[in-house]
Amino acid sequence: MVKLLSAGALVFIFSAPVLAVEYEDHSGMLMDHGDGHLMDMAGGMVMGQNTTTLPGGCDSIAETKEVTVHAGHKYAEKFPGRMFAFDTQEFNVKPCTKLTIHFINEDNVRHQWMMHGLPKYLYPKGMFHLEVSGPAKISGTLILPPGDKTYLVHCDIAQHMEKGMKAQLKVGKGDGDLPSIPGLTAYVVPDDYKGSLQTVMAAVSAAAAAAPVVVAKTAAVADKVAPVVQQPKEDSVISGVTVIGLAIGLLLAPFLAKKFKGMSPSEAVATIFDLLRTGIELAVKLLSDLIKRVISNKNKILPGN
Ligand SMILES: [Cu+2]
Repeated sequence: MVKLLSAGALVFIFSAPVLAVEYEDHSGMLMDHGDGHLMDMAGGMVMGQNTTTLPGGCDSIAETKEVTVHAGHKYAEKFPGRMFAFDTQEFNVKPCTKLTIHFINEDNVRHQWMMHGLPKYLYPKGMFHLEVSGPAKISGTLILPPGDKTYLVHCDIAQHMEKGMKAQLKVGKGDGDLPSIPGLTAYVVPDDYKGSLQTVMAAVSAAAAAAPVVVAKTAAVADKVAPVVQQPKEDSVISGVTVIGLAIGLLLAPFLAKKFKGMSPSEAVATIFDLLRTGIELAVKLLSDLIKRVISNKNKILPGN
């Protein structure tokens, strides 16, 4: 019993620090490499840090502000089709604000809070950038320029922005909105589900109903079918076959129309089956001829022993 109790106490003592800190805090671990570039051995990074130099046009620091940003998969759950997100999609600050971002990455992958479009004389490549493999926290500070401008904030890890980790930071009133920000602005490239098989089939039956005007309709149908051809491969195979079938059908339509003229529906069906049977018989005959020829060739080549 005493053993059990002491084991329990040990577990409690060792789990206490784990319970207290859910993520690794990189503040104080960073080494200053100059030019606002700070790094640590655990993969935390700050670039474009500026705590002292005023951007041109700022007489003084207008305001000192601290913002905590969370990043992770769970913040994308409310945005259909998105995979990653920040917990905030728009930041608003006054011109000449000294802004400290506390970036908390809650995923077990690497994320960034990367800002673009800053003056290049002050921020290398016009960027301010926090980056860390999570779960972890990292903090950095910059001083924003004057003027109304909207800045892009995103995670630049491949596909993370496209999957939703995108936001905007407006200094002053900003100068417009950026596209494809989850929950805020429309997608630049919206998903298109219009070119379905049903659309194609509707176009086909419409064309079949107006068979005599074949040539004009073929062009119209081709237009309708074209977007479907650009669909992913599996779909394009179907639509490719559909297009070929449609073309053959439209070419044959006048012939068949002539052949079936004056026939009752049952006679027409009988004729179709007759044609099919003739076709199949011909195919079987060709195939058997081919097989026979291959076998006889083999017999000639192989020595008869
Ligand atoms: Cu990311």
